[in-house]
Amino acid sequence: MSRLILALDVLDREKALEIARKTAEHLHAIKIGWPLVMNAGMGIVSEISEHSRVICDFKVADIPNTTRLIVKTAKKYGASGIIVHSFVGRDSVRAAIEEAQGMDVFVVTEMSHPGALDFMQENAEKMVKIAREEGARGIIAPATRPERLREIRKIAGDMLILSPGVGAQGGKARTAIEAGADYIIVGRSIYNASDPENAVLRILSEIE
Ligand code: OMP
Repeated sequence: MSRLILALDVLDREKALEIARKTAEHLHAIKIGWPLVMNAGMGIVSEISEHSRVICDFKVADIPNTTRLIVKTAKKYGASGIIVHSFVGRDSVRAAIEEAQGMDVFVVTEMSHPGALDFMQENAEKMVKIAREEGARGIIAPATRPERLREIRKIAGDMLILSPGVGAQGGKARTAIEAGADYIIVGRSIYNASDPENAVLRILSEIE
């Protein structure tokens, strides 16, 4: 079982498909967000779903009704999971989970970048609690702050923790797993490598 999720934040459809084809067998999932969808269209979600589970990273932050419409559309294109924000409140998280029905919902808590200290960190525990109480499949928590990851793990119950920030943002794969992440999310260190498949194998050997 792979514990690695590739953040496929490339802008070119062909490049995205090529990297997906070469790496999918070693991955748990491929995460696709705005950079790729805005350039390649939503069809890319269906195309990459043929090679891998696809998590749509749309960081949905809206009222419940709009949230439902976005979740429903991601599902229509074959996504296996979707990422939503929780700072907008419990009702929006609940709407995402109700609409997802069979698709996994992952809730953002404290983000991995320095700006997360401005607002998110002080509310992270509350966000984890909302995600758990509403029945989210998992949460997103920072590999850049293993000590925070450890705290979040303690209150996450049986939710999965997906942890970005490994590589380009300075976090370490092994440290994140040891701090309680179930999966690590890696983008640039893989898709910018001259040999992305080799980069994937290197990261996997670090965490096995
Ligand atoms: P790299 O920094 O290139 O490895 O990419 C990290 C990926 O994880 C990007 O797609 C980010 O948008 C995403 N991400 C974070 O970096 N930090 C977070 O706190 C949350 C996410 C996310 O939700 O995936």
